[in-house]
Amino acid sequence: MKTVFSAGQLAHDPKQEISDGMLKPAVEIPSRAEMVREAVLARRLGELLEPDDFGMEPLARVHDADYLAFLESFWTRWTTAGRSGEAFPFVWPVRGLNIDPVPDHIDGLLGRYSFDAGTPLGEHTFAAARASANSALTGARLVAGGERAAFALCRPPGHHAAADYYGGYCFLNNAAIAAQWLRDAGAERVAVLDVDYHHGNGTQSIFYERSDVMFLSIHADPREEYPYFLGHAAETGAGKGEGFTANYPLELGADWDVWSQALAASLDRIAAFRADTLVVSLGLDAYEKDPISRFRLVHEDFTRMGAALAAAGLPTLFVMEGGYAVDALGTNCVNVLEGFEAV
Ligand code: OKP
Ligand code: ZN
Repeated sequence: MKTVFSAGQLAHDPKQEISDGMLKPAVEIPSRAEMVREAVLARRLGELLEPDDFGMEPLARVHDADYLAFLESFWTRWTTAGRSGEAFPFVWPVRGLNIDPVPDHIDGLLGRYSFDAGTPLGEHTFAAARASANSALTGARLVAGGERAAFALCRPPGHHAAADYYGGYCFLNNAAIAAQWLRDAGAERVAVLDVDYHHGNGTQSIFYERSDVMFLSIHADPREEYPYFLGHAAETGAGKGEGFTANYPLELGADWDVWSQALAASLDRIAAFRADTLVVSLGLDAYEKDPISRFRLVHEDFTRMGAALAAAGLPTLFVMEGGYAVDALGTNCVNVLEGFEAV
């Protein structure tokens, strides 16, 4: 299987984040991607390709124009305001507050276009996020062109980013951008299966009212885990999208026994949907030793996961999401991809 990755994705290099209400060392760091890249090469998964630049248009199919303009202009506005280093939002337009008119001040804009304070935004963030989205798009093009599968080594990740806000270390929703591109390239029904430990709230909200892209997610119960405000089993889609979202929230501590049942249920739903293309939001943070997560998958479970995904028999694009046990990330990620290829 081919892997798509650009060194440009490393330019987003945050030093600190706000986590659990405290300032801590950032965990979504460039070495994550470098470790996976090394494992892909060491285990000879396949060719490593640079992404092509798809420009702004495929991003604008998923994200609002004013949100993209905000990301583009952020650094100029931030430095013009006399600020430096990494930016964090601290005020949001929640219940009863107005999102219109959009504020002029950078602190208002940061709150308008984000949903958490845990996601550092810096000088090179947008460039790196664009490179990451281009890796997803290049992978999508490989799959549309007839490859059985492709691996987009995306980082920064994407699944928490919605049409008009960032958060959860995510700025551009790589999986959603790829899924939309696949639709535009002729796929009729795309399933996005999110196996990251955290619910993919951004992807869900982007496709919530659509019946052409099904979103399914296996994740820690939002009653107990980030992102807290989306990802319950009762969320099944709305309007034309009713029945085209499926959530499998699991208790903290879930192991392969529990996790694999949700996977089997998801794959049944994907088969009933008669998806013609599968996009996997491939988080590796369900791993037992992930420093910020509390599931209990072991190395071999990731191989099993890949094999189960292959059994769906669909052209498959893997888009990397989270996973913070940096030393184990390459092993777990390539285990999924090799497990897939072995079937
Ligand atoms: C991004 B991805 C909870 C801290 C939560 C944000 C987590 C973002 C995860 N103790 N911090 O889905 O891996
Ligand atoms: Zn995650």
